[in-house]
Amino acid sequence: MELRHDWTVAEVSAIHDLPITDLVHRAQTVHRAHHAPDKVQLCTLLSVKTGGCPEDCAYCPQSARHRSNLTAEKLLGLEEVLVAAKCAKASGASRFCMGAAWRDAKHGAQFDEVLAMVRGVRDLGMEACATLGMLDDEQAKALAEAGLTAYNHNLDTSREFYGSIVTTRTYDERLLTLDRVTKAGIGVCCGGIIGMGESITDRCRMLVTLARMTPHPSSVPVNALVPVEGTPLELRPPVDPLELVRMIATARIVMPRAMVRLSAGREELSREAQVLCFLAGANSIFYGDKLLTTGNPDVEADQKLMRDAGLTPLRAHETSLHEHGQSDTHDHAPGHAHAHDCAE
Ligand code: SAM
Ligand code: DTB
Ligand code: SF4
Repeated sequence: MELRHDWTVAEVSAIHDLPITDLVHRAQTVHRAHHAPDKVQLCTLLSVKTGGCPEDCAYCPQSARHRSNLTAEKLLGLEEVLVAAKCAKASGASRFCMGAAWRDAKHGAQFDEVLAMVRGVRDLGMEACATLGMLDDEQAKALAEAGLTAYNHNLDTSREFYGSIVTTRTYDERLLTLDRVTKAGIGVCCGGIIGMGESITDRCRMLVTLARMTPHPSSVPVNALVPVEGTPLELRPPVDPLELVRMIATARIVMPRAMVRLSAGREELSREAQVLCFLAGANSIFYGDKLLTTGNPDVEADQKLMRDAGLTPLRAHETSLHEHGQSDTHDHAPGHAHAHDCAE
């Protein structure tokens, strides 16, 4: 099956609005041509620099412009981050994603510290992802040299709706950082959020922007809004799980090789809704009791879900090879975490 980069909004909307039985069947067909149907990538998040962000993203509890109950913290130390990564590995995660509430990645000592975190995570044999805000070319190159597998930088929504959600940066600035990441040879992790008040057309427009990229993003996180008290979107009604299924299936069909990640909002989903998302082509989840600052299902509940559904975790070197330009097979240093180091 050839990969297309010329999708139109009309075509993508027509797919999105198919009867759900047809939509899921089509997504399954594409999924099985490119991925093992019983494997799920487990990706653990850690907020390495929490809160105090100068941007005004309406969904985000970490913006200093909103009144969420979050205390801003300094960058975590290398040791603390690597202990968390080892614990994530010990509980079955193959990928570790570090998030910083920055408008743009810092220069100097703080950036060097982040590079050391990336190297440390890679040395555990895990995939490393980071989300640090905007990057310049030099920073992208340094992250690539440190072995970063992918950089997360979401478009969040359509260009048309973007201004209703963020006013402190432009859609084009987002795209520029994504270009720099691609040029540096790092995988692009880019997706969005549903449930912010956008239309179905906005969702399809965002998918078209992603699916017109060359190459397609290696990962596409699909988040359902987690409405956080004190943010402008705190009163948004919950996302209908079937809308999440449609978004995931459409992403799978238009970006066949991408890891499609069922991301924020899983706490509100039943086990059956999550299984429907897997049937629709999701093959990755955030795994661990916390996302960045909000909750996520317990590790035990996720392990039981995987067992009951007969799904098994994808190992780091099993992730679709196209995700990483760099050598990705140095699984030589198993991360031995002592049980007492790992949070209950
Ligand atoms: N500051 C960096 C940036 O904006 O790229 C990185 C961190 S930011 C928290 C990463 C992504 O998390 C956002 O782009 C957004 O898609 C998602 N996100 C943040 N808050 C969310 C929420 N309340 N519900 C769902 N997704 C959320
Ligand atoms: C993504 O698309 N979702 C993750 C990850 N990339 C960095 C973050 C979700 C954050 C949800 C709100 C929070 O926990 O602060
Ligand atoms: Fe800052 Fe990122 Fe949150 Fe926007 S999404 S307020 S840039 S941490």
